[in-house]
Amino acid sequence: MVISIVGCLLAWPLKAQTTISVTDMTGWTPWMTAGNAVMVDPAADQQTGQGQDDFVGDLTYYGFQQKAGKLVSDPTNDYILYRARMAKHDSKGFGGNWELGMDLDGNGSVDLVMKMTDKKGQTITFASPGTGANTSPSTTSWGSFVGSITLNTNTYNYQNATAVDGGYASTSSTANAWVTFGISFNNLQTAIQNYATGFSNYVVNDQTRISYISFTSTQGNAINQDLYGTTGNLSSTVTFADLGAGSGPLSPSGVVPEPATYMQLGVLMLSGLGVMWWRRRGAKGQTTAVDIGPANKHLV
Ligand SMILES: [Ca+2]
Ligand SMILES: [Ca+2]
Repeated sequence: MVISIVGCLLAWPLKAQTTISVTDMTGWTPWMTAGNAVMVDPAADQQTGQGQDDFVGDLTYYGFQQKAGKLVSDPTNDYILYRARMAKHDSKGFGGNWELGMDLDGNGSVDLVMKMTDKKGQTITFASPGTGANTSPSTTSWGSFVGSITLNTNTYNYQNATAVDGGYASTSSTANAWVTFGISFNNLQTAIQNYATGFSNYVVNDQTRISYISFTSTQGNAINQDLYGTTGNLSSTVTFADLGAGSGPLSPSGVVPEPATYMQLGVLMLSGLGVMWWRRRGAKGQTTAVDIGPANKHLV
């Protein structure tokens, strides 16, 4: 009962948010670990030399961000937008393979790989993991990519990040790049139901929680360039979570839920509602209103 009331109160303003775009420079949420630490990645730990494929980010210049909502260009459907900061901005564009491994059930294993490719246009494709544990770089593999989705200027963007925010201190002495792409809730749900084994009834909505790994890959078939959240470690037997490469269970907008905080907020909100009720009741009866000011102060 308490949770449902609080859920309604919290969900209401989210529904009223404005539309979003892949070119937005505000309103992004940085990727966090399950322990609510911002995930970071150093420059020059990319194994094949291209700064364009080298994730970078620290506590000032976030390396990875996410947001969700309806697009300016498509105000009827919800989308997740993913944004990564690369060490080197290339005037020709990103030009690489950026992949997201998704843990859909929170047990630490990758259940589906989503690849964004920028080669003669931008596409998203999907691959099912192999029969290994898929919980660490050394135990993760995947099959052929299927289910191509073509991106366009509304769902893909590449821009000079340093020109916007000054940029992470890269060793390449060139500007950083923001690579951004989006996928609709509907398309992600369809891909998961079709290509992730055991998830044929999976639903993508505002309550969905997915933990990710993110990496770049020369041919798209291996974790062989940069794994976000750890320095090198591309062949490690250590789990993604222990390497710091696994995100927390992120909502579509990139937020790791904090159940304890939600409950505390809910109790305080209900306290506030109780005060309002007592004050109205007191006013009708021409009695003095009860003053519990400190509780109200916690609500702001
Ligand atoms: Ca890096
Ligand atoms: Ca899993």
